[in-house]
Amino acid sequence: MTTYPRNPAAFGSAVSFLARTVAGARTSATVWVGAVTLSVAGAQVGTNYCTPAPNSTGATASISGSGSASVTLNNLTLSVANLPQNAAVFFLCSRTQDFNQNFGGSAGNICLGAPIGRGVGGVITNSGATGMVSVLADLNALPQPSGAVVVQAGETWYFQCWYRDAVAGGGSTSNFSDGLEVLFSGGGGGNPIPGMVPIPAGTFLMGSNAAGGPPYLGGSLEQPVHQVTISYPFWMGQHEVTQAEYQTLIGANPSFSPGPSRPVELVSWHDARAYCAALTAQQAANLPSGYEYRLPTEAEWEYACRAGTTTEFHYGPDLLCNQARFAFSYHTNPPASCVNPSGTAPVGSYVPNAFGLFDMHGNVCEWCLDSYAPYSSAAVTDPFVTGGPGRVLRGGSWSYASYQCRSAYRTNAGPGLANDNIGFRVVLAPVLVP
Ligand SMILES: [Ca+2]
Repeated sequence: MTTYPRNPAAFGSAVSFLARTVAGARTSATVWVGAVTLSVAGAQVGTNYCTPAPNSTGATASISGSGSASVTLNNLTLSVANLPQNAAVFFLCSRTQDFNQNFGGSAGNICLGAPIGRGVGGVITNSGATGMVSVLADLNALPQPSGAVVVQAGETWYFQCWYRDAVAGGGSTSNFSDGLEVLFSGGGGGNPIPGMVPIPAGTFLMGSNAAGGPPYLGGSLEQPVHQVTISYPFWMGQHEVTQAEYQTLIGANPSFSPGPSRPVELVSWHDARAYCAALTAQQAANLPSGYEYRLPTEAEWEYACRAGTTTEFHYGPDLLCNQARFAFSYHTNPPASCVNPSGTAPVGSYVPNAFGLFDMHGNVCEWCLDSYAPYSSAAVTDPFVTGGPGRVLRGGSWSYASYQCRSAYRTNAGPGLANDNIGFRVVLAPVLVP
């Protein structure tokens, strides 16, 4: 982590994340942004936050920031200097500033404007010596759909530190740092096309130990369960690729179940890869460095499907007929066919998972980039299998039973197969060559 010298001027911290500052009276910090999520606590704390004043150290607390322009380290570290010991600290943020707010009787100071978010990085305490405390606000590592705010490229945000000076006056004496202006820029980083959901890096248990009998009909293909780390953030299409999208980019629609908002099917693995290549070419000027549009790896797919869950479905232990487009549920009593029109449903017809991904269970099976291979027990990072004859298919389809739609269920087919229950979705992720 790089920290920068404090700057005594409010909103004047001389920080540049891309060796770039914004012209004007105040310099600013610039952070690369693709589609980051800034975690903001639900409660707003009011508008009267301004007027940094000297605290018991004799100095004014000063906020600064550092960050990275890399897509794999898309973060913002906020630091504040000159804090008294034992100060409890909140970092506040806002899209606006208000020069006219009053606090403590002083007018004309730079403040955060409403609404103000509280809790970037959570509350931390300067339990050490008087001086610097900092918090890493990894904007990509905090996918909290409830209360989260998506930062858009080109937006300017303002950050300020609020703290209590226990030395000076006990817990009720509050004070503020100066402010930091941060421009979240798309410069050099690129941005995903609409409909791509940010997926943070992380570790999960891949596979399933579900027993062989109903309702799960688990099997050895899903075992052994093993630890997998995805070391980079990426984006995944919230929907399976639709027929409208395929028609627009490729100029054809091979689907058996016609409808512009239904997923494209009757596409081979080769067709799916050609779509991804065309999308990458179309978006060439807008790609994060080292990233491309491609099919997900099998590990990326299961990690994204689970979205932190460990149950057989991202919904929980059961899959009911009103939760996905599939054909037969083992989770009704007695097990029964689902009453659906033939074929696929329009994408997004059912509840998404915690990442905001729709139809990870059912609708169309989804091609993955990997060749199929048995699992091993070793923990692995960024697994990607090449060379085998079959390509992995995940998620089950409109014609499958519930057990075949489980998060860990695997099947595969030759890359030339086109079938009316097979489609795909894309990821924007590091380049891989199958
Ligand atoms: Ca699906």
